[in-house]
Amino acid sequence: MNLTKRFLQAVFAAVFAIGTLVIAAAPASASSYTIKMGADNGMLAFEPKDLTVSAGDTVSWQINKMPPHNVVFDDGKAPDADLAKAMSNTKMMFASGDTYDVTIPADATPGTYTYFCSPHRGAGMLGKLTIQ
Ligand SMILES: [Cu+2]
Repeated sequence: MNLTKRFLQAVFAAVFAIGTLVIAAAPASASSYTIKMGADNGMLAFEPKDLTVSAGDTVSWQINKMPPHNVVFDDGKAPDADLAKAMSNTKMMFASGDTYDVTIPADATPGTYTYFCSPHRGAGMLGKLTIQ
């Protein structure tokens, strides 16, 4: 193998390696989601009640109908109990349009996190947030 050929092979290898790094380092675009608290039809429900998100995404729970509401994750059954606690907002929210925002941390343990609204849990105000 002559030196020129060896040099070209090294250049190609370097370009390929750098390209791979750039692709790996590119941040995935984050999405924002809104979950209505109190469905449009007046039911005591989260809407949507099932949502799948990724790390970096923001979920905004918004007072829509029939307040007060809150967001309490079941830490006992969560893939990560600490994250479930951190994502909870046990304080009651009253005002129409008020939001409670959570940004899914980069190191979030994937899985399904179930939650409820404490005053309306018995009425079936339950939700599921799946982190993929
Ligand atoms: Cu509620």
